[in-house]
Amino acid sequence: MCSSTLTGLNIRYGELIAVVTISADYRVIKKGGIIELAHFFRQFLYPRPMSNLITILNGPNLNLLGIREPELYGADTLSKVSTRCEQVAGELGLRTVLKQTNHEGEMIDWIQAARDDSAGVIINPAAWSHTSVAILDALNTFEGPVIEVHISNIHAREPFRHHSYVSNRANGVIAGCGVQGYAFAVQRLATLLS
Ligand code: CA2
Repeated sequence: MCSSTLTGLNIRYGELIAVVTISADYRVIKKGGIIELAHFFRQFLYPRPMSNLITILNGPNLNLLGIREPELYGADTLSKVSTRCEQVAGELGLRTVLKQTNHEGEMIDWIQAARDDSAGVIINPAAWSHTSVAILDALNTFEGPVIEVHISNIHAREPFRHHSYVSNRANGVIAGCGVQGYAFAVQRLATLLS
């Protein structure tokens, strides 16, 4: 590898180490190399404190929870679910933030944001469970545990609800336990994070 070709590029850590080892142009490498290596080793010297935040994400139409179709999804609102999760999490030394969106891109942005501030993710992707490779791809970039929640038992419903793309990534799946499934998911994350 020629160092002059690499000068000015955004060199990633792995590439930089390879360049330092094999390059002949010592001056150029040293300039960029020391800065990048210091940045690389800083994560070991000053590791970021482990977050105790759990992000709870909800997909399309779940804003209607407790307002429409109570026979299928129960009478509790998302606000009530949020309060219950905060309570359960607090007893386990964790914090929660609950969000809902009807927009797939916004959901993907929130999953990506969770990479920076959350130890774990709980997600009810709603209808996107059965359709969205994009949400699966986003979840695959999140390093912590992920629990998928469905209020209803998707396996006892129409065949198109039996498959979930998100389950391919989830560390656990809870379905058919009503909104209590969210509290179960918080408890499971506490176990996985301990
Ligand atoms: O059982 C679940 O939690 C679901 O994720 C709910 C989704 C459905 O598409 C999934 O197959 C299973 C539907 C969410 C719609 O939420 C509503 C809530 C109240 C009233 C109307 C819709």
